[in-house]
Amino acid sequence: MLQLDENKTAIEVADPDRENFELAQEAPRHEQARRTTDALWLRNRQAIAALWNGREALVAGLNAPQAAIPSKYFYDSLGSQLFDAITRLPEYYLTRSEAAIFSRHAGDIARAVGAGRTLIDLGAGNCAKAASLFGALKPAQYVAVDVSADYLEIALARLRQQYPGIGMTGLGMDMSEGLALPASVPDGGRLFFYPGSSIGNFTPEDAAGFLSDLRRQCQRQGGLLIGVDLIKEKALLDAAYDDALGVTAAFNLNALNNVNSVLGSNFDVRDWRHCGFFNQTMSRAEMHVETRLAVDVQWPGGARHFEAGERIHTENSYKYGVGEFGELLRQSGFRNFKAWTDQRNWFALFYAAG
Ligand code: AVJ
Repeated sequence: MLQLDENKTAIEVADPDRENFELAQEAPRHEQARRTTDALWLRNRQAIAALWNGREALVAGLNAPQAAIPSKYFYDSLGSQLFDAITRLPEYYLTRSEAAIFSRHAGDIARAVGAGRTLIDLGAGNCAKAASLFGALKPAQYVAVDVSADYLEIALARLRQQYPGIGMTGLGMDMSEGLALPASVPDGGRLFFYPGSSIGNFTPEDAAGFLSDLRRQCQRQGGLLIGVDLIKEKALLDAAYDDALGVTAAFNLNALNNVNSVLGSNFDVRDWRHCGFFNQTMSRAEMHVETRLAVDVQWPGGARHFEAGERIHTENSYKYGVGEFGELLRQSGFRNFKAWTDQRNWFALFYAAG
């Protein structure tokens, strides 16, 4: 899960020397501390870079004729908890369908993947999904990648005790800035793990670019285990992105609060309503926030007027056919792949070998 860290506003105002000073105070005393400090350093460096890129991209999105907010702004700490709640909603079948595939095909998946790999978890969050596969996949090493390095280290500390035989590393990095793995991650036997249909947030073109990047990082015996949500009846998808309890609405609208804290803007969430639906023509679920009345939104250095009923596009979540996604993998340079689905054929898990 991509997660923006809450103290990014502190990074925004801090000068680089003060950042260094704060890092220096966490002087490494042993290996574990060094890893944590590396991760923190990387996290801070990238957070600073991402903040500047991010701020510009955010303002450009707000000013665009069709306004947009990048989907990563969902995931402040409240947003991440709301997403967790979404995964437990009756309408949001994705997480349960993927879990059903893992339990239904555990043996097959483990055989296809093979033991002793370096499992690289892209968007690890609390690491729970990957940890549930340790028993079946028997990785030699676990590398958890997430924007929130602090959160990661807490989860990894627990896992290290539970699985002393698996080497574990946490990397705090924003994958939307590219996927540069440090030299400490072995280049053979990599198993990239990208579950949950997060690939759906990329346009198919950008997905092909991202998959090609991963393919290039899969040298000797490398592979990719990836979850993909499949095209299905519109009513099911509409409900999954606009649930009865309004949790998805809260998740979507919370992006405005997060933007307020990042940018210093003055969105009033009460002025906006949630829109979530499946766009069949584009084969994607879309989320927007729509203003209930004409509003003026200001932030330091800028402002925008929105007419009543005007929308800000907050997310695309592309849906694929099994054959279609297989083709995307092939175009990205993966030579062979296997796919497993749940009994209803709603979700697919692909293993693509480099
Ligand atoms: C985490 C990107 C896979 O697209 O289904 C959940 C995010 N958006 N409800 C998805 C999300 C609305 C989710 N991904």
